[in-house]
Amino acid sequence: MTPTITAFERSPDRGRGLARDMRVRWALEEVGQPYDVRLVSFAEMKQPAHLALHPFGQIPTYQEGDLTLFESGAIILHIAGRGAGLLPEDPDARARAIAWMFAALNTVEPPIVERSGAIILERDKPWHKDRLPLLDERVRVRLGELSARLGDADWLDGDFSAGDLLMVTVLRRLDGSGLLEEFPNLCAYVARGAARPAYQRAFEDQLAVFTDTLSASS
Ligand code: GTB
Repeated sequence: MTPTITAFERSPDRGRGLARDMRVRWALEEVGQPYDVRLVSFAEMKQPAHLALHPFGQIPTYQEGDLTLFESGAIILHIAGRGAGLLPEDPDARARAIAWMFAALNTVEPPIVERSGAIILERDKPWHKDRLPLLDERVRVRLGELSARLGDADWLDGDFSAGDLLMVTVLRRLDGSGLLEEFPNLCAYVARGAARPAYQRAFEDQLAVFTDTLSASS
């Protein structure tokens, strides 16, 4: 059965692939699973019909027959468990790849999201200019640790996995911050992920949502 995911009707990032449907699209492309997309507005996300799918009124969601999932990490774990190419067969290597999925979402993403949120929501506060360097430093510490672990390897643990997929999408949220550029091996890592054909297909598809909306409104 073809799964249906949800994505922003009008993504605030103007199709730069930073919203979390991008990681789900990428995972589906990696395993070669065709999918449908249902676009939702901010208002629709808070209506009962969407809240029945996602208790927090967000995207992405994933529906496949009787199964409904929310949380991008859980969705990608499900996709990776069904198709080949995102999790190793060897049980120990699989467990380590899943640990990297959790690391991306629980250890690396939070300080990055905190920083992005501060820039969007707190820019006009008198204390913003004092707080931002502290938030930058928290991100920098995590990037330094990640950079040291990655070293000159292509991927975090052996072959490309769902752990790398999530980590690359998390690091992409630093685009334009200048922070990633302090760690050349992480820049190369993100570029390596973004060069994958499955990433490119997913990126083009989510960008098309934005460009189609633009041409429809002009
Ligand atoms: N933990 C959840 C998951 O991983 O699935 C978080 C889901 C989430 O934050 N969804 C966001 C959402 O629906 C979209 S991705 N927000 C609407 C709301 O909460 O009302 C976050 C996001 C949004 C926009 C950009 N951007 O424009 O750059 C980047 C990331």
